[in-house]
Amino acid sequence: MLSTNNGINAWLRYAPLPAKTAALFPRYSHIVALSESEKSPIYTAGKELQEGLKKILLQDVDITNTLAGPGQLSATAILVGTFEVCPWDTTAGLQNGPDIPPLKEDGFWLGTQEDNNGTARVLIVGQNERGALYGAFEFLTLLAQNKPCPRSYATSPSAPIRWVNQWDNIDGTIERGYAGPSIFFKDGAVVDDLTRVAQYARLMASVRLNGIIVNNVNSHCNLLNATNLKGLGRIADVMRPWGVRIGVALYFDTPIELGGLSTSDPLDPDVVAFWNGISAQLYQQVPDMLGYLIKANSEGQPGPLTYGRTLADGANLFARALKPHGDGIVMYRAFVYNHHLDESNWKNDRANAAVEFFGDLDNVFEDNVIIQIKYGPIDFQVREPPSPLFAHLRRTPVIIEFQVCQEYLGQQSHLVYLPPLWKTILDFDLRIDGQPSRVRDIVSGERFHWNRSGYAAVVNVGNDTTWLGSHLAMSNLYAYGRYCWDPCSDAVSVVQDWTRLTFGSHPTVIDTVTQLSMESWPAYENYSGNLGIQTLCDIVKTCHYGPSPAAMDGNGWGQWTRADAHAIGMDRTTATGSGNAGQYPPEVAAVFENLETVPDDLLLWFHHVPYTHQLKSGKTVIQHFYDAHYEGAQRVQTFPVRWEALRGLVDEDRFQHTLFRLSYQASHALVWRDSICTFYHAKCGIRDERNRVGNHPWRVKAADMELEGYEVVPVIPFEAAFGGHAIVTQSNQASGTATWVVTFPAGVYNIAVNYYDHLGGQSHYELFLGSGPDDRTQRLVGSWAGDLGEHLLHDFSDQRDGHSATRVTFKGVKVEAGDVLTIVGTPDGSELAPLNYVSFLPEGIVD
Ligand code: GCW
Repeated sequence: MLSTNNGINAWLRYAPLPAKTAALFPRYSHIVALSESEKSPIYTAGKELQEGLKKILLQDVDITNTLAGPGQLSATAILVGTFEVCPWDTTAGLQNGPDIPPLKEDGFWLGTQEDNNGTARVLIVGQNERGALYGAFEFLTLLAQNKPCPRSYATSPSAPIRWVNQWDNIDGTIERGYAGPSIFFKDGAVVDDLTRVAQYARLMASVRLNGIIVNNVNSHCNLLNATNLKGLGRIADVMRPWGVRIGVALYFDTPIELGGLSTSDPLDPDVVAFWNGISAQLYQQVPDMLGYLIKANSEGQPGPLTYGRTLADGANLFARALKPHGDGIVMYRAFVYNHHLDESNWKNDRANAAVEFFGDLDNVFEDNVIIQIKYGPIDFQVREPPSPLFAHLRRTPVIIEFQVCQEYLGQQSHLVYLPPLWKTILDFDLRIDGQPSRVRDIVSGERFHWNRSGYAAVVNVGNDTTWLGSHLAMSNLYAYGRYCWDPCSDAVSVVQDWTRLTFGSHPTVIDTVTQLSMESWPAYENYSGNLGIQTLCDIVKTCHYGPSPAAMDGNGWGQWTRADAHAIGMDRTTATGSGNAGQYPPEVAAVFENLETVPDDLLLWFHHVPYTHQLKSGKTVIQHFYDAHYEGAQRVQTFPVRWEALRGLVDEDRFQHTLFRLSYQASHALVWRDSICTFYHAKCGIRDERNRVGNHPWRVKAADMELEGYEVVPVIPFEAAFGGHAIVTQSNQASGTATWVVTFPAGVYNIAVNYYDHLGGQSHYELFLGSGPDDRTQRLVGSWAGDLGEHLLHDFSDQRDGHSATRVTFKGVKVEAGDVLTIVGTPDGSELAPLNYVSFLPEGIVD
């Protein structure tokens, strides 16, 4: 039996209310869930209500799925169904039908009817079956938070499309997945046991997400082999009772690679027939399929352009194949760009690509094509303006693509609560035709009167019991559902609700989790990439994690910073740059074009300016970089300390799991801070006004210690090491020893050791203090292993670099005069017990 606190139930733990509180609720007589089909979300709602009442109120309540006779509905029943099937007549015991306002698809009404004794019957009425299930979840999640059930509450979604994308490969790996292997696929096929898939559908339904693309946009032709077609049918069957429909991502060259054709040309009759055939077979297995997600002519994927056809020819091929079978749509991704761009040409700009490729295609798509657009013009960066393509499509509806998995945002090893970032996009007013045009109103369909548009987010849950690898990261999945439903949601109250459901109602818990969450994205932006320069991570090694600012430039990927010794930033102005600012409607373009009006946080996105350029804040660009990195890193040092206050208020497993990650984040934020500050300091030579950069009085470099069995090696990139060098053992067969006579005054210190924990082995380390290396009196201060990957569920790199750099800290260590520090490192595999430096930190000093 799984522990209830291992994360598997996430925010649906239904922890029991205190007995005194529970006693204030009625004793519910029975649940009437008005569907007899086990496949129906209404049937599911009945079961869910039963389970919730049992766990939250410790009440055993029976379910009936029909209302046979008059008077069946007692005063304390819970009724769930659609408006059509609810018996709005007094014979069943119901009073007259309540006044339910018009509901949109998937909406619901939740209310109570009181009898003369004040006993309340609960009514949950969905616009459709899915809406009824959502209403049941609303009732239960209010109950679990001890919030009153409303007397009459109606709600409808902002948009019909509220979907999840999984980037699961059929071999069971997940591209950009940070929580273990796929719950859908293994070894080329759909897994046999779909228990986790059903649990995922339950979580999705509870936040009103209604669709999922189950496989990677970098798809594989074997997704569509005969066994997998059946497997997809099984997945759909398991998710359907939760109101979740499935779709698939297609590989464009499947006609050649699976079908044995000589071409995948979208206008070739055999290719057309092939996709028509596949569609028919898919619909046989998945009669309510959502449709197809297409990544084509992007990052090496084949597509219509490969065959001399237009993007619209490609999209329309699939659109027509879907049409005979239902309401299936093609989600055609706008993420098409040339990744071999020449940086020496200042007119080249990847941010222009979406409008260049799709801006003129508005009138040529079939009516079941929807363009799926990443929120920003580049790629899920820590700060981007909205994609300008949102301002160019009027007839063709759009889906906005977010990322719940934190590819460029710390990969769930850093706490980054995303709604404040999403709000910068959703609330942005593009002023199309001089009219209010907030992105959220475009996406909802309101601005251009679309009836199908909305949201997708790359989620990438894995089979770890925490789903995303980190308990705290799950607030982003919860919040994603809440924002799709209501993009005007308040980021604070959303995380407070999530916290109450996930960890309980203790005010200290709620306040702490809320504050850390709300501070997390600004902190991450501060220590990763400021003023719109993007997340300055390593994009060349493709892991997109740790700092490596130089990696942004000098390649064809187009995520350039154009930093040189004097200036930094992309000139995207129309006057002198790539013209990207001019892709926005005139009022917005004018703001971005002009140095006086561009907001500081997008300055370097749109302008190439000297490091000495003065911001609106009065600081120079470079001083802002230094200050922000120190401020951001300092801020997250407080996270593990503040989390400590929850010891005993949160169960031990989740407490420790989170403490470990927040401590890791605090240490990696210092790696970020030092890398970025060192790099730009070296580049421009402008010193930090506050003299912090390059000035680390409490540190001693491993390379400066006395070494035996260890040797000094350069670290690449240089800024990922204090002093540019590390030490590694001379072979992977024997331990090495580094010793140093402590020169700091005697006292109590936190001793921090910075080392590299990378793929290829698990080194072991021991740290001693004493009067000499051979002295038997040497005290073991602590030992540790290079096993971060096991805790964080992923390794970031096989090198000593900004991904693998990390630290371990021993607190409150007594150091005596004349003490000698000794570190013994034992290598393993290709990891040669690498060490960078040791800090002796007096209480209160962070460095
Ligand atoms: O950001 C990039 C990712 C790729 C991803 C691609 C995309 C699935 O690094 O891993 O491929 O975006 O969105 O297609």
